[in-house]
Amino acid sequence: MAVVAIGDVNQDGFQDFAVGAPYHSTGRVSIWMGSKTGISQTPSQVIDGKDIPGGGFQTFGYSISGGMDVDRNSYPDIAVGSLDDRVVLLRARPVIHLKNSFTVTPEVISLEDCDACIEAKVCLSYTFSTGSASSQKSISFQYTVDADQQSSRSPRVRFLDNKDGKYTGKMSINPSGDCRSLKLELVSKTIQDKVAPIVFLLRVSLVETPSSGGQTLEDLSAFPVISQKNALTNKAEIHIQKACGLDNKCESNLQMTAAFTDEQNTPFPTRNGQQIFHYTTGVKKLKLMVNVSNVPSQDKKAEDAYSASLNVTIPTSLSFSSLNPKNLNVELSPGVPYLLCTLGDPFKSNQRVEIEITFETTGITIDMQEIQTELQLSTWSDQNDLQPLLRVLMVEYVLQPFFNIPLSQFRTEFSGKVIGESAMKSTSDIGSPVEFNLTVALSGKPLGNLGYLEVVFQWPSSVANQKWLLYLSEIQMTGTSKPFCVPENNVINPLNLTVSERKTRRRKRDEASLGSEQTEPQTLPNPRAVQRKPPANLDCDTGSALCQTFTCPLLGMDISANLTVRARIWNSTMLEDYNAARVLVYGRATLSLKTDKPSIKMSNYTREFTVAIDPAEAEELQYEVPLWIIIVSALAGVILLSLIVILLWKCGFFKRANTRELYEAKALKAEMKTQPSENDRLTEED
Ligand SMILES: [Ca+2]
Ligand SMILES: [Ca+2]
Ligand SMILES: [Ca+2]
Repeated sequence: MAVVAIGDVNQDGFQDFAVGAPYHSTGRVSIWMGSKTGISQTPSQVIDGKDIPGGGFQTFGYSISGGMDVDRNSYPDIAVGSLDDRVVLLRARPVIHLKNSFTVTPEVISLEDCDACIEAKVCLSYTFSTGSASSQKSISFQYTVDADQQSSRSPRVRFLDNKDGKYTGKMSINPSGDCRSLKLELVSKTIQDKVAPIVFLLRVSLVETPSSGGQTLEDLSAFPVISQKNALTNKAEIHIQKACGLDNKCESNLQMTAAFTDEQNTPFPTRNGQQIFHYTTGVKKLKLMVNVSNVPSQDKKAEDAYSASLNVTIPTSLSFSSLNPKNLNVELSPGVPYLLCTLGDPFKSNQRVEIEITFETTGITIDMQEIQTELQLSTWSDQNDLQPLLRVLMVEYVLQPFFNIPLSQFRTEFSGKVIGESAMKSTSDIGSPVEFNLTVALSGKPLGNLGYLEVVFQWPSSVANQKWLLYLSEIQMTGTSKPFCVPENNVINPLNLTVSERKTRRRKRDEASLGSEQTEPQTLPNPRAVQRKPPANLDCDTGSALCQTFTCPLLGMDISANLTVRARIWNSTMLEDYNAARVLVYGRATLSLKTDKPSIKMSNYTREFTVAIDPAEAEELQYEVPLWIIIVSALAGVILLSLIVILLWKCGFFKRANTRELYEAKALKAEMKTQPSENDRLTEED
């Protein structure tokens, strides 16, 4: 191994040295440069024996000799020896200190007044590290200028020469240097981005002319090495004139507020800082009201906001319908869940705008809990506090069911004898049947597994003294997964009697009863009962009746269900205690929602039903009276007739009448005038 001081090879004032490693492969020489901070960690250059053209070395670097300037160019050269009977002369290339100056003028351009007004000037010069500023040969450099190539947008300026944003040229210069001037023009006068500076980048590189490869020693002054890498680039920028004060820097102060409103622009109420939306299927649209301003506040200026825009994400459950004011430019791509609304370029100082974005609520489903949107303002002006604004609308799905008892006033009668409970076999033994139909329907979609509706009955089962009043026979259900309502507390047919409700006979009676209800549903007071005492009201709310409360869950209901409630009037109670007056019995049914989803709401719907019960004897009595009268009248008629007959007979009427036929026969043959008047004759007789 050979370590040899080789003088100051690069002429930087620091001594350099070379290390030979002849047995490293085919041999190697490493050159280390001295510097202000000492010797570098790694060699600045490594020359391998196998890389020497035509060398064929095996032990390159066995010996090194430095300090001689063979070609007298002021840079010391070194001779490297080997055990291969060959020596190589390694000549040092000149080192140059390059200087560039890069300017673009004017610093501020006016869009209205710039006809190829931009000039980029590139100046290059150099000195050799030996201090010499003269050279026999000039050095060729290549330079490239990039104009406004930094962002994704298309360049705003271009070179006049090639109509492009990039320009590459060559300069062959002496150490004293030279300059090139390049003219540029605006690509368009209607430039979008007036805020970002137009940046120009310069890159310089040496043009390496290939070696002639001749036998004579070439002048190395045409093949220099540039000392500092940073001298190979430069940067310049210019600005576009804006109405933003003397500094030509626009500091905007965009602010916004946003709230969800209904179609009438009334903001939805808030709870715990969040807006609540009571959704029903009748609500087709909702709005997002956004107020954007650019007004000064406290220590903030509000200079023009260039390319101000608002980006609003469209919630998945909503679809964009329209935007006000109409003159705002909106970008809305199908399938992209946001809309981009251009506010202005610039959105001027002290400007305000209210933006009304209307959405359709088509995608809101019953299990949806919230609607979210994110709003983001942006501008090319200077404003670094533009944060996204999140708006959440809590959705409460309000069910609006249809709940009705179409014939809620049922009229019936009682009659017969008091029968003991133990003697009853079937429900028909109890008394007259009572039947109600309850209909339930949902608008929109079924609840599915989100919950179910239930009907809570307040059933007047007994009177205040615990005697039976309305005995529930059964509750049949349609539109639900179960055909009958069977509440847990055994309120339906508690005596376990044979249910005879569905017999044909009953049906007919029921239909007749229902029919009469349909024709005169409002005229509850039975005309025949009017003369009687005022009706007795039996109502659980007043304590005059006792109610059983039970629930019929409408499990498995799609969007509608029907309940048929069948009951019997407890005849015995009526006969014993309410024989003389009409009885009005009141009951109630309430439709309510069972769900564990807090976002689904429904008010309770209560419907009242009544049963009007009249004693049947009253009617029978009324029928008996006319019959009696008829019989009496008939008898009286017969007696009267008999009296008349007797009277006539006594008067001899029938006798005369028998002889009269003779006269008549004679008279027919005689003249008409000879026929005597019967009356005259009778008068004469008397
Ligand atoms: Ca040196
Ligand atoms: Ca030399
Ligand atoms: Ca300013």
